[in-house]
Amino acid sequence: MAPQIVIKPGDQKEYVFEIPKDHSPGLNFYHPHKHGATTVQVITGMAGAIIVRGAIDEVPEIKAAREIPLVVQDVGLFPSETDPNLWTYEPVQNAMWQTFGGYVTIKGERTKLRGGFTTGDYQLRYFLLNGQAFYRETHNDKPGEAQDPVGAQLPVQRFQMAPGEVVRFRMLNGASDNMMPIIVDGHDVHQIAMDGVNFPAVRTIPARPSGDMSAQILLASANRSDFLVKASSTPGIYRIRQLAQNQQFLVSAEKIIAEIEVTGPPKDMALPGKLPIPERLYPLIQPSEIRRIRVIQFTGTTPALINTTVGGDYLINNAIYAEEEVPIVVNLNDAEEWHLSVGMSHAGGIEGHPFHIHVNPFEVISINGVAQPPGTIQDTVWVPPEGVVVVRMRFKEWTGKSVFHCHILPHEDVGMMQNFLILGPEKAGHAASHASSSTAQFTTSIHSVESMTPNTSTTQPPVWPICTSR
Ligand SMILES: [Cu+2]
Repeated sequence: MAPQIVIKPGDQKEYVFEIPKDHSPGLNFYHPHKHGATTVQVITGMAGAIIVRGAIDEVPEIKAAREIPLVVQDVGLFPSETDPNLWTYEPVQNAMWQTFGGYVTIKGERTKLRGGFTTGDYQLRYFLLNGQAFYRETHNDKPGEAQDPVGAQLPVQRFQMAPGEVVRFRMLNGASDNMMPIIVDGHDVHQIAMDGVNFPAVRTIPARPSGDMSAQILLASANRSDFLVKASSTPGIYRIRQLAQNQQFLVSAEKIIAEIEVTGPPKDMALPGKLPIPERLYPLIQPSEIRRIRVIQFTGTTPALINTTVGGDYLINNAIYAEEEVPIVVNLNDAEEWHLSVGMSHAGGIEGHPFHIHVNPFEVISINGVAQPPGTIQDTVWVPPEGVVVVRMRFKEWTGKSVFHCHILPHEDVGMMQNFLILGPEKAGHAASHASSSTAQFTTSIHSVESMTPNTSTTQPPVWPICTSR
């Protein structure tokens, strides 16, 4: 199997994306995907949001609402190795930076290296909303003391709304590893979309009474959500907050992301009910259409057995990412059900991971046995430390090699990713009979599939149809 496309420093490459006519209109996320360097590129700013327009934007109540993007990103920094006054993030090695002590271990040895790749924690980190910092994190550098980051709330942006006004917030969790349970103080949240695909009808999530710490919306890294807020008739300041969560290795403290100031003369605006059906994903997959059930488990172990340079193994189904291997082969147009969970092999403690797949999104069927509303279509879903997330997807239109991975970028970079191959109709039977055989046995099919992928040339390895979170 061919390697992935790499654009070397100083090189140029032009990508042309043809948006299919039935592409769901919504909020999307783009960033580079160079294996091993995704984190350093995203955490230093090479990422952003894309809005695709369509039917949802023409719903009268939505069209009338102001649109406010809430793009959350993070910037991770380490002290420079050469300049004591400089904070930087240099891709100089691929190893685990200790969350306490502020040093790097390579193959178990403490080194003098200070910057470089990490498995998710930075000596200094800023969380940004639309490019402006709202929260700062540092790490305690005393070995043996608390590992959790030391947080500081910074001043936040304030959005004004008239009493009764409806605003459409479009939120992207573009942070490299932070799962965010979101609430809007004192307000119902009228959610209309996840991951760029709108629901068939508005879902109203009631305001939380004070002391109720349950999220109105859960956004793992790479998740997007559109939601409407109808401002209270009571003027005042209301906060959009990320609640504290402890589903990851380190506790993520509560953060105020922004404020809504309800002020001025009232404006009684209406909320929509039914929404246009995003036709590409409908009709929804019926259980009778499922051709295969697969079990996908995020696994790993600390200290590492496989990736001793990093110091911890971050795996899927007990395998580290191998660029030229294809552990999963699926057939074009088949519907499959995948059962996602977290394995129990972390010596360092179990944590949740966001599952993300390229090319086609999936419908979230259930989370820990709790059925999700029909039409919950996402391309990223938080897989909690315990339990199972069931998703269903159909491999539509495009063939070729692609990937699924944990969207905690430092986990993905050190191996928590796998290739999968979508085979066209002429090879489909082949895939069914060889799906569990060795790589060598389906080499022939893979070569012919490469010639079917778009943008293949003699000088470049093949380009996969889509390489963004979509
Ligand atoms: Cu992960």
